[in-house]
Amino acid sequence: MENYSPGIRRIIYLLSLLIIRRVTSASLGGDITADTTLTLNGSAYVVSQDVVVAENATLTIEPGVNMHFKAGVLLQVKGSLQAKGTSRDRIVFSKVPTNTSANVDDLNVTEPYNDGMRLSDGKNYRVGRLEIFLNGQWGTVCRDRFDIKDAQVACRQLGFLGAKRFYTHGKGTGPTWLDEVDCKGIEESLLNCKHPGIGVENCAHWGDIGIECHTLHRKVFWRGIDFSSSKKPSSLQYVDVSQAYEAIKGSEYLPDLDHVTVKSCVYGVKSDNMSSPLTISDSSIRDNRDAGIQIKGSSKAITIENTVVDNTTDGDGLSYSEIAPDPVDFCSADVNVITFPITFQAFGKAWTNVDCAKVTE
Ligand SMILES: [Ca+2]
Ligand SMILES: [Ca+2]
Repeated sequence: MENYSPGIRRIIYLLSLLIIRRVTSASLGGDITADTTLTLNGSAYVVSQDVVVAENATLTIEPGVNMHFKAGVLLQVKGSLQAKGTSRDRIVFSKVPTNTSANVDDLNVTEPYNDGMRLSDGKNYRVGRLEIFLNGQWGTVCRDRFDIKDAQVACRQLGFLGAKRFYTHGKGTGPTWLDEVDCKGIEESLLNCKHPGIGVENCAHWGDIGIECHTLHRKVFWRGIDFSSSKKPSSLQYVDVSQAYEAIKGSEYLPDLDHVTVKSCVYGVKSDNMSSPLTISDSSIRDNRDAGIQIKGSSKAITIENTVVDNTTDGDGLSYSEIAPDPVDFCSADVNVITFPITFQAFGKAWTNVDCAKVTE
């Protein structure tokens, strides 16, 4: 906007207010189909439903703007997101502040997360007999060979971040749908785990399994910024992202991250099958849970420079997998401040020190 005269700038500003005001007075959400600017005047914006930037639209965010997302809400970028803060006026994407610290405050426990699975007869919403809905009927899962890895898969399927324990709950009714479940722990669904077949069992209902899941549910986070179906270049500079489920996520395309912090999220930066180069520079990826930076299946150059990945509590700080034909340059990563473990799996090498070696084919 710097290139326009003050008069034009004022008009653009007023137009932008009109566009913003069209949604509701204090909150933002819905499809953005025309180029829109979020001005500092309107900040902080409360985003109460998913914002989708349409394919041919650009959402520009002025320096210093704060966007506060309600739990479960997504910023999906199909067009372009121009978020360029400055070192003094960073742009902030975070969860709407709550005055209580309980994890479950935003959780609507009456609304099932997964229509095909539930926990029954527990003393709260995250513990109980594991039941699955198949062939029009609710049924149970046998405790035979059921272990914590199976519980992890079930809890994640229910939207929780993980499992705490499993136990014999019993007293179910209907079919025993699964017996001898054998998960690796990374499956998306119990049905994808090894088992002898649906309804193949030699169990009685006294052996129905129960599970207790982690207190954190993905519904308490806002969902993050998703570039997976992005069609236009975007910019993220001097931006802070926190308390998102998947903070910055892309498939094929992710914008370069410059002076970006990603903090207290479940997944920090997640890229899958990149078809354009990616540079992450002068950034800080800290205190995230299941992944700091996770790069899968890139065929283009990835550069991570002067970037700290620190204190990823339950997963890998930097994980890079799949073979890349182009150079992968982690040279300027400051290895003195990166917290290991780093999974570095290009070319079959794991646990390689990122020691300023340029990895090429
Ligand atoms: Ca098992
Ligand atoms: Ca059995």
